[in-house]
Amino acid sequence: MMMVPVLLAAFLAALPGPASAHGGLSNYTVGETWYRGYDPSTPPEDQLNQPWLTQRQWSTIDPLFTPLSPFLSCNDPGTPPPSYIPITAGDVITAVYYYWLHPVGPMTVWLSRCPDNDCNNVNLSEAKWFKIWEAGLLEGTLELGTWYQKSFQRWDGEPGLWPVRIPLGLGGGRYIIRHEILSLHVPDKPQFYPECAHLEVAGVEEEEDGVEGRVPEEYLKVFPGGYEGDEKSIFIDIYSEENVNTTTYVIPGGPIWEGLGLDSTEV
Ligand SMILES: [Cu+2]
Repeated sequence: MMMVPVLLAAFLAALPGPASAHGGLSNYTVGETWYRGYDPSTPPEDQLNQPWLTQRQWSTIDPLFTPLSPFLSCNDPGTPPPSYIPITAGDVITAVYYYWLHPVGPMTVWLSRCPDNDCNNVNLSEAKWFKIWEAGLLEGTLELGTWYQKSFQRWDGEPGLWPVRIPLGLGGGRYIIRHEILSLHVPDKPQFYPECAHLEVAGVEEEEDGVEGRVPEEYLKVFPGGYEGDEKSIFIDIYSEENVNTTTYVIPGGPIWEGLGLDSTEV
């Protein structure tokens, strides 16, 4: 048992440079346009007020270890950026990771509409998030099967690319987009890696009654709180006897809001 993490640790110890197993979301692309993300290894004063910055500040590549972390929405400290990524509902945004070395656990993408169309003054602990994309265990068993996260791993130095479609039918306005990788390779010790960016979405016009383009209440979650904190799909030992033949995994956080039904997983 535990062969995978032991081998991984040995391999990483032999790597030159930053020999850490952790990481985060480095850049975004929309079409041919790149949006540089925040870099935790560069001084914050060189980044936070730069007009090119569209991502919220994350101070370390280390994970959050509890679903009850006050930083679960947009990492620590989550300071807002000056600018927004323009995108049209129905278009694809790709998150770029320079390396990702963990293989197990779900990946999800969330949006939160900013009150008064201003994402800089959002209280992140009250922000209402809805899930637009998810991927978990694609085939096989929890320990040995193929997770999306495993197929996202890169060992060759190429960036990992995570394309997601903004739901067609979303109401126009400003949103925070939240990418979360949950890594489950350590028994009963989840690792959360959330990063956020600001979006200016060209979407459908709002009707007088405000219904069109709006996401129903039952999809909305707050973080922390959206995960209960003791879920079996978060606190799990994938190497245990009871899980040796398990081939199903329920991604936490409830259902996806699909907008007008164009499948956001097909990009
Ligand atoms: Cu790590």
